[in-house]
Amino acid sequence: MRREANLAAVKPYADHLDDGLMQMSFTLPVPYSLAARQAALELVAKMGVERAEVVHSQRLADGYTHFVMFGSCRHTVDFSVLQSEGFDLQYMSEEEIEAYAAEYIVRPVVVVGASTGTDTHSVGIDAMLNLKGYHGHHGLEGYRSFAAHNLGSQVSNQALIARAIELDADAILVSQTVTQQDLHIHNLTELVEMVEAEGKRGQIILVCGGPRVSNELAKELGFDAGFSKGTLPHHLATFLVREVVARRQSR
Ligand code: B12
Repeated sequence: MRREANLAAVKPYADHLDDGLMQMSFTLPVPYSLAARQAALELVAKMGVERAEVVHSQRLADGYTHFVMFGSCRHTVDFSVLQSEGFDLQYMSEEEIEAYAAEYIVRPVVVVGASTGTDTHSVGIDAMLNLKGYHGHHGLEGYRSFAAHNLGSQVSNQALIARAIELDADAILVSQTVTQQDLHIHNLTELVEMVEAEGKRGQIILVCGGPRVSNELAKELGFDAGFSKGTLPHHLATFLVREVVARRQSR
């Protein structure tokens, strides 16, 4: 008979429930050696991994060793609490979004998006906005309820904001992929400051996304929401139509 997981004390699963088995990889800034291997084992033991093994280790460059580790995690998390803390947001489907927008918004929601600063990665913002979309889901260009403007990549915050003001946009969408030297933090912070300086922060919904962006980080930087890996266009669209309606109701 299938055992039910204890949602108050969840840990990784591989062979059987609660075995805690997991795999992880990282690089240590030490030369490829037996000492490096021991350092990796001691490090994962400190993380609470029991019966750890080095599955793979490899010299990356002078003074750097990459590891793949395997072992059993001793820690658990209480998933039952998380379910009751607002993490159970249900995304609407494309059809539901169209119907919701037709009933409560009526006019198209205007969005302007770009990958900003020196960041040349455009795949993320294209996935959200272009008709072709992502993983079989239309981007916002394919929705009747949105008027989507994709400015592409390497767009300055100034140009993005100017276009949003010109179009009287409901939302500015920013994609950031390069995070070296916290470049994304700098770009995102600057955008918020510039929108505030234009006196438009109350009117324009600010959304950012990227592989190392989280909703928490986005909010910390002054955005209304942040989306990370695995986002589908209808996740973003659900947030936007609900936010437009919520703002209208609170006016
Ligand atoms: C393709 C690619 C490129 C292409 C980009 C082509 C293009 N037109 O975009 C090219 C070859 C040009 C390129 C260049 C560079 N790249 Co590159 N690139 C990649 C690669 C292989 C894939 C990125 C990608 O397309 N992912 C697929 C998309 C769909 O995923 P995503 O961006 O995460 O988007 C999803 C979510 O994050 C979210 N999302 C993203 N944006 C937004 C926005 C909003 C509003 C919302 C709601 C959601 C959202 O939704 C999307 C769908 O789910 C990654 C490595 C990898 N495997 O991830 C490296 C990677 C991103 N590149 C990297 C680097 C370093 C560079 C260069 C700096 C390299 C160099 N030294 O020249 C240059 C960039 C120069 C510059 N000025 O920016 C690093 C970034 C490291 C870091 N964290 O800073 C990576 C991680 C590679 C690595 N491991 O080192 N790259």
